[in-house]
Amino acid sequence: MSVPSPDRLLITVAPTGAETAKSDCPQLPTTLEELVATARECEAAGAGMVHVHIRDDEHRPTLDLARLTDTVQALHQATDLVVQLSTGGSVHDPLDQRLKVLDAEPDSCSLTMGTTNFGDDVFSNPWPFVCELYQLSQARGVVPEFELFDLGHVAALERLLGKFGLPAGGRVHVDFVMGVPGGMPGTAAALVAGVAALPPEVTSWSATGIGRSTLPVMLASLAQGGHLRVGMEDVLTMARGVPVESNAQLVERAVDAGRVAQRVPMTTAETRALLGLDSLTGAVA
Ligand code: KMH
Ligand code: ZN
Repeated sequence: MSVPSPDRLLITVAPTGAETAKSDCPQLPTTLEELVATARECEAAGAGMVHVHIRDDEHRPTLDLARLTDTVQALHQATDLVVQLSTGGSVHDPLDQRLKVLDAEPDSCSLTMGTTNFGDDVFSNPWPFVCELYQLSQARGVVPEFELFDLGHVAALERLLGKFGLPAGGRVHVDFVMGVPGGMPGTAAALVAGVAALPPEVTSWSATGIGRSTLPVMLASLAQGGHLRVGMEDVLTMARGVPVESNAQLVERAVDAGRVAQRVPMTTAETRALLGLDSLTGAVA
């Protein structure tokens, strides 16, 4: 399939994350059954990709490989969504476990381009780890989504591509994660600066704003022809004091905003073409 036209809109849903407690937000999908049901609803609403963090039986974040593998398989069985596993995990996950996420054989993996302060914590992504994870993704045929929390991460991406070449699939998709306390602010001005700094190898980009920066970032992304990530990983309210009821509600809002900007949600087949997944013939090593 050819690369989707610019009027197409990729909506990635990030339904769970690692930061919110189930006890604080019972509607957060934390079990496999809840995650699969959520993914189906979001696909029907217009999502093309799901960014996945999983939980254990106590609803705590985990990188348990058997659970990750079961999750990828269950999502592939129940949906046509591109399945992206988080390699960021939670701020407490060790680097070696984060590398092993690729053993679960997702279509895509997140790959954060540098260490960032993350609220009161530190989200650790030292350069040697970034290089190792990237080379592993190339060897396994897993398409990375480069997560950019700061302008410095854009420069690090240019350095990475210069050193190791293009990702599996040959296309370069990045996601600006904005408004994290410690990262770049979730503003139109910051997004304009980030997009202007992207290296020429980048073929598509999306953006998400955490918390109250969700709407400004969504509108700024659409204004620049970018794609969107939404979901309860990033925001838990629709408006001040109005809780999100479901991830599908956030996808529906993104579809509505896209419609105003004369953008049509991408199908899952178009999403695969955008990311170069349709050109992958299998793992190299
Ligand atoms: N949970 C954050 C510490 C990713 O998924 O790759 C990291 C994160 C990024 O969510
Ligand atoms: Zn994540």
